[in-house]
Amino acid sequence: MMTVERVSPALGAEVTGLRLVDADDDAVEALYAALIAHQVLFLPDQHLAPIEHAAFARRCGELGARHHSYVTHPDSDDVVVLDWQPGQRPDASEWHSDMSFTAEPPFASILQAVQVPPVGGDTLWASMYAVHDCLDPGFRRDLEALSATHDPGAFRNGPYVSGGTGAMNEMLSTVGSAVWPVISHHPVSGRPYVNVSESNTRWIIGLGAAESARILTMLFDIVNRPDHQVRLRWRPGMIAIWDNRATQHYAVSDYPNDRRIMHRVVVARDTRSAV
Ligand SMILES: O=C(O)CCC(=O)C(=O)O
Repeated sequence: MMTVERVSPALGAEVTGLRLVDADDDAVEALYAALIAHQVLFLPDQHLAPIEHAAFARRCGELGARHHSYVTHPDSDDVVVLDWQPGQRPDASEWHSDMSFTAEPPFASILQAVQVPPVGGDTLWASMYAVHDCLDPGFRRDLEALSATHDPGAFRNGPYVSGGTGAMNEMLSTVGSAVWPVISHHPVSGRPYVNVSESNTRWIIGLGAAESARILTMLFDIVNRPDHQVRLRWRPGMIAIWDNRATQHYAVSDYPNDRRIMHRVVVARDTRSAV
């Protein structure tokens, strides 16, 4: 029988007693409800083949365009392979929500550990509801009037190093940027959350550089508080599913001598939600 157990007060639950390959429709609906309630779910011992991984993701919603800068698995074009060799620094070692610089950021991601370091390589998630709820009510009201720009952030480094300013500008103009309210609302729960990230939020529209930077830095510091976070120690075959809309995540880069391989499928659209 499927059980869902919270693992931190802010967000996160472990789901046991369910093999995703065998999940019936009721189990998928129950998982969706748990995801909306807990924001990120951890499912040990799944060991999904790439085809099974993509098939399960399709039951969660609509898959969409792949990320502009990752390779996919030979068995399934929907499965991105994140393969960090010893000595490489993963690009996800910054707080971010996936692709917030696009017009339609994805609903969810389903990440499976394939090879992990003996120790290290954990991932943290932060609840952006919790970040919102801890703000002073007056400050919160001020933020409600503001919007901010999101762009690809450090993804510009790769094209710049390989092709200079021209390649960087081409990537930036192809991928684009987006503007979101600093306080956004989750389309299913309706709850307000803080929608700025250290990786991708560049500017609060209408403010000068100093004021924008001060406000953003203050919010980034709050995301950094452990009170708003949950941390996962991976095992091979473990899956994490997160709701990308009111969470951020951070892949810890503390395994310089080890290789870490993850498979990820992104669910672009939440077909159960009206929005
Ligand atoms: O490798 C991880 O733990 C997280 C990767 C990540 O940030 C992502 O899939 O967006």
